[in-house]
Amino acid sequence: MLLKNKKFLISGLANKYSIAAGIAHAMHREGAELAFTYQNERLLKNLGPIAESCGSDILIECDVSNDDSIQSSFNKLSKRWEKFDGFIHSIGYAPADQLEGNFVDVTNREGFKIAHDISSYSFTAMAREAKPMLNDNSALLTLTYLGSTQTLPNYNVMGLAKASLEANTRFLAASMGRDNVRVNAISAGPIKTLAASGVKNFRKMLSQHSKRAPLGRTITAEEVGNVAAFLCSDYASGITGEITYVDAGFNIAAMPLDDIEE
Ligand code: NAD
Ligand code: 0WE
Repeated sequence: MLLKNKKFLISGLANKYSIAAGIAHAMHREGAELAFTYQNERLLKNLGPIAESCGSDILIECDVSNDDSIQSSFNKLSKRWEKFDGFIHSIGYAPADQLEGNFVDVTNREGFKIAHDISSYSFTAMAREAKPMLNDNSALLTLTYLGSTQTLPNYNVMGLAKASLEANTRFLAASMGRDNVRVNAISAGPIKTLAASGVKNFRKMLSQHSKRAPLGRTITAEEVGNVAAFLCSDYASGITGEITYVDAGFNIAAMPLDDIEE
């Protein structure tokens, strides 16, 4: 039981396919008490049963595009938990028109602003609101993607936003380290979630991933959840500001082995 006697807030659980759902199940299994935030009422019907299966009845609305919403959500949390041990930031968004087509042609100021606001700034904003309520040895965790450091078709301005999110992880780690708060990110391989479902040729991306990755397959939200549980546990007490890849090794392989073997 990695997380016994610890309390974590989980954001970004939209449905059972969400990476946040894999994280919630793993953290619950490891003994953590959980609370959840959701973007809007529409998502509550999906979240309700999953939260219940994780033994949680703390469900709080939080739209990270709105400062008042972030503030009031942590205020509501404080009525249930005086102190807690960290949160999972599993939120990313860019307008759909930014994620299809040639980067230089489709990227506009509004799309850039929204992508960075929702996908990166929100991590800083949540950390600031959480700070007065965090126990010693707390851990914050966010979800990033390889598009932060390498290009691929269509990921476009989200790649820039993830680069910002990773720098954010390092600056938060430096900023909160003396308060004994660790801040890390998991860079996950592609998973077919709601956020991926609208993406053109996503199935092709999954098969490309399996071809190139050393493990010869894609990864699951449960595998991300297991690493999340570790990074939030005291076993990871020496790790902060780090990007941990959970991608079946894809990022270390420049070419698939099979292509040159025969
Ligand atoms: P998902 O659609 O299940 O989760 C995305 C979440 O972001 C949703 O719960 C949505 O409600 C939330 N969100 C968006 N705008 C918000 C706002 N204004 N306020 C509050 N919440 C908001 O998809 P997912 O794939 O589980 O994504 C979770 C995280 O994982 C994202 O940061 C994503 O970039 C990252 N990620 C995903 C993959 C993948 O292939 N699916 C790979 C690497 C990283
Ligand atoms: O970070 C992500 C998802 C990002 C995302 C997806 C959407 C689709 C629906 C952000 N905003 C939106 N906005 C929408 O309107 N991933 C890592 C998954 C993902 O998304 C891609 C990918 C991969 C991988 C988009 C294009 C190319 C590859």
